[in-house]
Amino acid sequence: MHLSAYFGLVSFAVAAVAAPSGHYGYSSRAVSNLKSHIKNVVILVMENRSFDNILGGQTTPGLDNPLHNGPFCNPYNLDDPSEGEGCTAPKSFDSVANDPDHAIYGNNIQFFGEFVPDNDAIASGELTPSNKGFVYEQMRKYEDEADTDDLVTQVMHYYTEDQVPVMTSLVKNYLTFNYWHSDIPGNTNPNRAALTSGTSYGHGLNDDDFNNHALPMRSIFEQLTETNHTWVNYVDPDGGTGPDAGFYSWTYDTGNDDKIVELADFYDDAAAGNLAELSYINPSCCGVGTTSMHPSGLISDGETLIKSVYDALRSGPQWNNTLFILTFDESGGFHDHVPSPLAPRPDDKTFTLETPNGEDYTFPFDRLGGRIPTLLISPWVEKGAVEQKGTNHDNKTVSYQATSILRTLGSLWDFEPFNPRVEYAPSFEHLITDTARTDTPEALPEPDPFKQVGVRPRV
Ligand SMILES: *[C@@H]1O[C@H](CO)[C@@H](O)[C@H](O)[C@@H]1NC(C)=O
Ligand SMILES: *[C@@H]1O[C@H](CO)[C@@H](O)[C@H](O)[C@H]1NC(C)=O
Ligand SMILES: *[C@@H]1O[C@H](CO)[C@@H](O)[C@H](O)[C@H]1NC(C)=O
Ligand SMILES: *[C@@H]1O[C@H](CO)[C@@H](O)[C@H](O)[C@H]1NC(C)=O
Repeated sequence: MHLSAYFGLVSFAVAAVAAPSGHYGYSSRAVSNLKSHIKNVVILVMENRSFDNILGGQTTPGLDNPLHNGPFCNPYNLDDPSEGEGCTAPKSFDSVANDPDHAIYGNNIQFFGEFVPDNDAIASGELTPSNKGFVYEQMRKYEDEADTDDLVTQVMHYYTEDQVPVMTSLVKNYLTFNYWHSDIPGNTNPNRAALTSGTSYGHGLNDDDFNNHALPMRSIFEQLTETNHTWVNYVDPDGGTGPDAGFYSWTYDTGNDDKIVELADFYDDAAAGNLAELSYINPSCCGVGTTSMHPSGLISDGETLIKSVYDALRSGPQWNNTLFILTFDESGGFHDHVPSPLAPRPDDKTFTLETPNGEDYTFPFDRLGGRIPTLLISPWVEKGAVEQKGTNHDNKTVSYQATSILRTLGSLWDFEPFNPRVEYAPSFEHLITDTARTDTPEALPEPDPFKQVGVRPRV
């Protein structure tokens, strides 16, 4: 039996508060509403930015960001706060020249103030993240390469509405999740695997297994093919991320790698009404000239990609049944003031790596990564909505997370959660409204290339 039938009536009172449509997660009404209106899902996963970094300057009421609730400050030196501090403030660089640390140990020091925090104390709730180590870690890594003000700006400052007009228009016109976390406090490919399969299968770094199609677990791509649903993984040929469908041995062993195609095809397919049920887009990464927003790639070049994808969907014949999910892989070492919650382990795997102080750290995959921007873009979501936390199958109020996508796609395309992490995630089918909007913008504004700010040279 599908979970929706089981939890239908009982969760109404709990979730109705958060749900603008009056629907609620897992209810049969919300699921059938989702199924009747959404035929095409488009997922674009950008790179390495936190919620506070990208959406910190958005004025839409209700967003939990530095503009509304800050400033938030981090000491230069975790051991001696008297040395000074750097705080959240408006305006960051178009190109962030010094890529912040976001290895698992980098996240450890940013969140917990130490490279090797006590896992048992974290699991028991005794040790909670303070999110005070972002400036310290940026200075530790780059103090010889840039001055302190620039390093603080890089990790603590946020983009103003004017700097990111594309994101601003999306926030004002569609739905933004206030509390959405990446699955793993670590690098890209583990997070991209978790987004598409619910686990990184013990991988904590971008190791060769991803490029060698060596991941053995079930992915959304395998799931859809086996149940006669269609998908295509579009890839920017400039490379640098994914293709995420290519991580899995199943994709190549079964000859489904022909569904990995160049991004240019997306625009043709969108115009012709030929988009598959799931379109999954990999942007290019990571330097100047790439489109994922990964440092030192320009924010404005990332906005150009987002606008191109949106404009193609909006003007295409499938728009009326499309749900475009815009999200990020991870928070990339950029400051965010919201601590990352605990979450169930997806499997029994652990990952061990050596930290900069010489000690090993073993990560049990029992907590989420940093808070990241995620938006639902569709004629079937409320204008300018801000979604708070979700209600999961266990009636718990929890933050949304990367695996909330798999949880919701399970409602749409009838599959059970792949593992306990996916099962735990709150789904969001209740955010799909009953009636389609007719006031959605036909095109997004032109991005603002403020490149001269980004390349401020080292003096
Ligand atoms: C974010 O940034 C670094 C590269 O600077 C990676 O190690 C992370 O995994 C992630 N992105 C990519 C593309 O790997
Ligand atoms: C998928 O399609 C094939 C061929 O038409 C059919 O045999 C199979 O039962 C279908 N599977 C599902 C899960 O619908
Ligand atoms: C989409 O819906 C709008 C509003 O109902 C309608 O005007 C438009 O013709 C529809 N577009 C397509 C391609 O069906
Ligand atoms: C969810 O909450 C309702 C009442 O609020 C309860 O009847 C139901 O058993 C709960 N479900 C779970 C899985 O705890």
